Amino acid sequence: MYGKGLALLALVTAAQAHMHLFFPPTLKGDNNPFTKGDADPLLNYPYGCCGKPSPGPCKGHLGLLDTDEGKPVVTWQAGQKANFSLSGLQINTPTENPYGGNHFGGSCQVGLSLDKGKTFKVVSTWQGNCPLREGGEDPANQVFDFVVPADVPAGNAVFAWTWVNREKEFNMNCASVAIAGGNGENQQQPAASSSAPAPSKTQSAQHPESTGAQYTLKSCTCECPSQTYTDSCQCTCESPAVSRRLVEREALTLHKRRLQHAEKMKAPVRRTEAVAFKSRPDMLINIDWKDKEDGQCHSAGSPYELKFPDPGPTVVQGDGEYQLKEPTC
Ligand SMILES: *[C@@H]1O[C@H](CO)[C@@H](O)[C@H](O)[C@H]1NC(C)=O
Ligand SMILES: [Cu+2]
Repeated sequence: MYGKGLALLALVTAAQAHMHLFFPPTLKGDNNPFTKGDADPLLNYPYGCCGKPSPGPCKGHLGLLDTDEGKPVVTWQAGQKANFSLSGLQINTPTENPYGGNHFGGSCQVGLSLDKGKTFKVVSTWQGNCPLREGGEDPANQVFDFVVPADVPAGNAVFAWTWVNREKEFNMNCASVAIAGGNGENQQQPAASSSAPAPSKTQSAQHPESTGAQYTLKSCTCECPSQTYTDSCQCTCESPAVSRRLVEREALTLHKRRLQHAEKMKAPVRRTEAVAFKSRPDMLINIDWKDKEDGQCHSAGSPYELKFPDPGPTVVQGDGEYQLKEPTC
């Protein structure tokens, strides 16, 4: 659409310009343990930038889903608190992915596809300040929390992250994930007597490990109580030289740490979601693909940050640094 000189200029500006999904590791990402051969050198480029044709959703890597390269990189429990992170750091492999930049924000969405990328339902929307303006390019400082909807059925899914910045650049990266537990597909929840979330009760009822946890420590086998660390652990030791009492205390410390970590990672499992997963809006994907017109929305761009017209039930409001504006579609 633009001349050679301008395209070259775009390439030069792009060379310090973008962010990509770092965790969970993307399909064909350099930090994905299942990537074979070279990583995709264009993961942190916006769609249609730099004279490169837009590859379709998920940077064109949905075909990897049923291959070894598309194995799930993380397992999330339905209803758990989870996170994703963004990086502008150089991707190791080829030379094309330069050091990125966070563009001082933008708007993001994350969502899940249960049909291998045909449709994506919104999980959370950030209206502005995504990536975090002051978060730099290091993924350690670009971590975003969200809650996996409690009613996502168990199974494999595609996690997607999208970004539209004030330069009207769109990027989308995807990761193969596994969803465990959850309320199951379309399961009718019994009408709750109160609308308050029912936290740990539901949780423990759903978990099979309610018989307690086992640890092997200093050749002792220890049994610790389930879901609590207020009772002691009981160990049987092979060697009479080991102090059983000491090992039992050690096991309890270990157990306590494990339970506290598990607690931290899990938001209360909600009995019902305000909006059923299937009724959530689709992610806004056809927007600002520089090289495509068909069916494309266009963001307003600077000085506005994108306001997603249909953000779904979980919205994180930005910091108000820029006004939000809906795209024209
Ligand atoms: C993000 O989630 C992963 C597991 O999914 C966890 O290992 C990591 O500690 C979490 N990071 C933060 C900053 O909470
Ligand atoms: Cu850019």
